[in-house]
Amino acid sequence: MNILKYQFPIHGDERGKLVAIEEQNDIPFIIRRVYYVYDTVQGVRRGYHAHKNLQQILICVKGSCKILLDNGHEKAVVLLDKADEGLYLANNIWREMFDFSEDAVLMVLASEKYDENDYIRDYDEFIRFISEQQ
Ligand code: T46
Repeated sequence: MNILKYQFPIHGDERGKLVAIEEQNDIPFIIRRVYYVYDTVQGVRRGYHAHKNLQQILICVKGSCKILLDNGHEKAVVLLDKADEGLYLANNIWREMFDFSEDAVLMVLASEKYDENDYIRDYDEFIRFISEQQ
């Protein structure tokens, strides 16, 4: 599976580090929403859905976690553990997030506002949806 990661420039000096992300410059879409997942209960697995339209960039700004991506044909697991690295999550990808470290903060930049109708939360429905698209 094609995994697209963005490496963001770090503006570091003797005071510490700073990462800036500009929509349509550093990432390919307009940012309409930002959310973050933190204080995750150990051992928990989140996600279990795909999106019909939404594009997202996932950045583990603190700690680490793993992301399972599944396009219906292939699966891949990506470790996120760098505050300057973003994982691009296109639409029509089933995702699960797991192995969160205790201190993990997973920040997500999203191309659209929250819309429950954009979610496919049933795996068989996801497979049907992507085969209809082909
Ligand atoms: C995704 C993965 C990576 C809102 O009210 N607004 C929001 O913008 C979001 C993202 C969620 N919510 C509500 C909906 C649920 O009642 O927050 C609750 C938890 O959401 P959910 O169970 O969908 O969270 P995750 O961690 O399973 O999935 C989230 C995103 O929802 C999803 O788009 O791709 O992170």
